Amino acid sequence: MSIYEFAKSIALLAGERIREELSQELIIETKSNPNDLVTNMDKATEVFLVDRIKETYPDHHIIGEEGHGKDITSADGYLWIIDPIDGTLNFVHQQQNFAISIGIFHNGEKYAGVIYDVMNDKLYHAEAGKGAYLNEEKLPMLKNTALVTSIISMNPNWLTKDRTREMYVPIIRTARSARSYGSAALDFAYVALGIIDSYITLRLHPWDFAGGLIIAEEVGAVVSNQLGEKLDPLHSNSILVANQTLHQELLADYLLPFESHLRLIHSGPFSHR
Ligand code: 2AM
Ligand code: CA
Ligand code: CA
Ligand code: CA
Repeated sequence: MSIYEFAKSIALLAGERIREELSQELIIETKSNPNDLVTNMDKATEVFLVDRIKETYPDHHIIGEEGHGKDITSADGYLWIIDPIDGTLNFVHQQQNFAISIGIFHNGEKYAGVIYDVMNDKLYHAEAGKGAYLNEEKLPMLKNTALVTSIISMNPNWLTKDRTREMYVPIIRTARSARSYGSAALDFAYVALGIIDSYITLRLHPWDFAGGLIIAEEVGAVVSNQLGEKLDPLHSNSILVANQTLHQELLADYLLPFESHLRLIHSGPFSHR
């Protein structure tokens, strides 16, 4: 079994475990603030995935949101970047609209991405250079769109904050409409699927975007930070993902006019995980 096939198989197994245990009562704790939640299921799923990877590939490196690999600073060898439950608030409040996200890099180069929409049993996956799939179906390359006919995914919180309102309100005003799904991994998957045209957010951690980056690029999406720069899978970053012409339009007409403001924001919290 290739590493790619193995990654898909453990995402499916981990998802099955979550579905089976959904009726059990959750232990919910807060992290950085009262709305930043983590459950025993987030932690148990990360342990399950890490244990499976370690027993099969003992020399691979693993970074996970819930604590694994905090000291990893190099992308040498095989590096797995895992979000056991992306969309924990959805998981707690809705028991749906959450995903398992896995991105795998080899010596810093993209290798494979897997996003498992657990409750809908939809597995988005891609091996670099070989196209992206939803379950067994190959996804078509993205069609280009203009902002006026595009649907943008953005967390509305960014429109309530003084330092970001000025940048993002014109985008939402011009777009055909906006959506917010509450799972960064699913946002990437939905761009790859072509059901939204862009996902824009000011701060994601590596585990939020590692899988999505690889899948979205396989259908021709452009993935960068909001200054148009390549994403570094070892660090947090801002995100602009869209089909090619929309990415260009958003960058040139809406984001780069705020370049110095964005550079200031990037010089702060993005330097660490
Ligand atoms: P999580 O559920 O794995 O924590 C919700 O808008 C999206 O943003 C989810 O993908 C969520 O991932 C992520 N997210 C939640 N809190 C965040 C934070 N403090 N910084 C960056 N991303 C966050
Ligand atoms: Ca979290
Ligand atoms: Ca996440
Ligand atoms: Ca998570």
